[in-house]
Amino acid sequence: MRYTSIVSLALACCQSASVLACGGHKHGDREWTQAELEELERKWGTEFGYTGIGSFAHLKHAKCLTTPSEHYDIAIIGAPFDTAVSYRPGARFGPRAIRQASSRQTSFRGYNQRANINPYANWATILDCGDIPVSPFDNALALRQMTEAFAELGNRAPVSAQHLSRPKLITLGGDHSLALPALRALRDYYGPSLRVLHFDAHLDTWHPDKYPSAWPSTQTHFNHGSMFWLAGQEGLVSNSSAKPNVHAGLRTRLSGLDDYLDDDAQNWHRIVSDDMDDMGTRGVIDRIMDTLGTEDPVYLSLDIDVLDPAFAPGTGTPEPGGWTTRELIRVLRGIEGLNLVGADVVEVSPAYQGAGEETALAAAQVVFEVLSSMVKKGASQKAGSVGEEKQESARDEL
Ligand SMILES: [Mn+2]
Repeated sequence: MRYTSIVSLALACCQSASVLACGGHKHGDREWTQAELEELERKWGTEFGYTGIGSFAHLKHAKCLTTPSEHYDIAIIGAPFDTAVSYRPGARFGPRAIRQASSRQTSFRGYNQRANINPYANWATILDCGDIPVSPFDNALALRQMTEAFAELGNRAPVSAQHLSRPKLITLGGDHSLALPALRALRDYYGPSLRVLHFDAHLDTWHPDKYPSAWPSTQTHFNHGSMFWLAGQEGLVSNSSAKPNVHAGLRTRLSGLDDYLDDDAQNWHRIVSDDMDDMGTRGVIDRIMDTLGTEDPVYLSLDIDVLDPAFAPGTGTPEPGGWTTRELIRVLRGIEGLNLVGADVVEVSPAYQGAGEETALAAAQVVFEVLSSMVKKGASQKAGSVGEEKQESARDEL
């Protein structure tokens, strides 16, 4: 990329200035040797935390949706969509804020000492694929756009076929409704064997009618508190009581206790925020791992409001009494054995965060921990292993 820019700059010079002014320097009209290119890289290839155009963690950036030739093992993709929220809007600015807050993540100092791995300098090709240009005017269209984008990006051949059979996506949100198109895009591949690990203050399995609904409208069903209800209705997630999905960090007010009965009926296991006091991080980790195991494909959906507003005020529906950032990171490290096939970090709404950008920093750290887990798991996983066989059988059923 860098060399291309230099060459095109030189070409632009020759086009705009006189031939004489440009001639003689021979910057743009000769072949560069590999050694010369390496020397340029050595001299100018460095990026400090505060330099560069702002891709996630200074990763190579490509508009993957318009460049089918781009391949990757893990893609960071922004979904700047926030018109399905019930309270504060603003999460459309989340992807940019998370990228900005990831500035101090670099490949040269990316070693995650908790995970004992540098996800940016390992087997995986990780790309920042930019944003999906989601309509802010038409939610039905937005849902279609996100579904098609996730399907397109997820079905591309990976770079490291020896480690995975399809690439993994980590979505920067955006409001939480984007989990529905993300799960729809995984349906053909995993079918109902897919399980969800959901970090959130809120259930998000609410029947759409639990919102004020005197004016019936199917369109209102697509909102950031009902997407897991819709996913259940559409058979996108596990509905076997032997293989429940998991909520972690719950603490919101309810319509009534029947919200929990509805949640039970949708095959969810609940870990509430207060469980952290009673069980500690170790207990929470054990409960998640005992429930989800290390083989079933798991989609991780993390609403940043799982954190207490003291740590993450920049979010759409803050709820006091949440976990600390340190506790969340500890839990994320403890569950690295999960077979994560995709993830999102959502509801980052920078207009409500402090000048220290603590909310977006926490979200960027979550992405780092998820990347570390995916790369670490993939290092020991071969395509065609147990988790992959499950994918084959899910495909056969369809
Ligand atoms: Mn929430």
